[in-house]
Amino acid sequence: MSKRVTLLNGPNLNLLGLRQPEIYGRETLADVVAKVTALADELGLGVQALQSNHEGQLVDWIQEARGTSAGIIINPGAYSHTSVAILDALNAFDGAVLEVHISNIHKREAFRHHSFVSSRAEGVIAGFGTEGYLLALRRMATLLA
Ligand code: CA2
Repeated sequence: MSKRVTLLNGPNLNLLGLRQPEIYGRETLADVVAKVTALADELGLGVQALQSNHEGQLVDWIQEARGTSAGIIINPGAYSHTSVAILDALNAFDGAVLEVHISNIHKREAFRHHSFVSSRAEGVIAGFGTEGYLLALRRMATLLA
């Protein structure tokens, strides 16, 4: 049976491709999920893709991934910079965690420079556009091999 990876996207990422293309690009979240799912097939992985604007929902999904997913790829959106609850949930997850940011958070406002999630993540990708999700999936395949 293929190993499952949970792909989590946080608040406002449902607007991907619809607003602010100069920062986040022109691909929609559905485009990204389709590409990640196709690559996962090639890599012999299964993907469960979820997006929520609500912190508690993201915490619930991270808890549910315990025992069902081998890894989590997460773009926590703005919760990266505020959420100890998401960090705590990830700390209770036994598998691999990779953090993705579409934009280079270090080139933006100072309040985006720190992510609570980064202290738990095996790796962080920022500023590679939506391609970052595919790079993270390739790295996840290596980590889970
Ligand atoms: O660069 C990233 O991926 C971020 O996680 C995106 C978050 C931002 O708060 C983080 O600092 C960096 C914002 C996601 C908003 O996504 C939108 C997409 C299209 C249009 C409007 C918002």
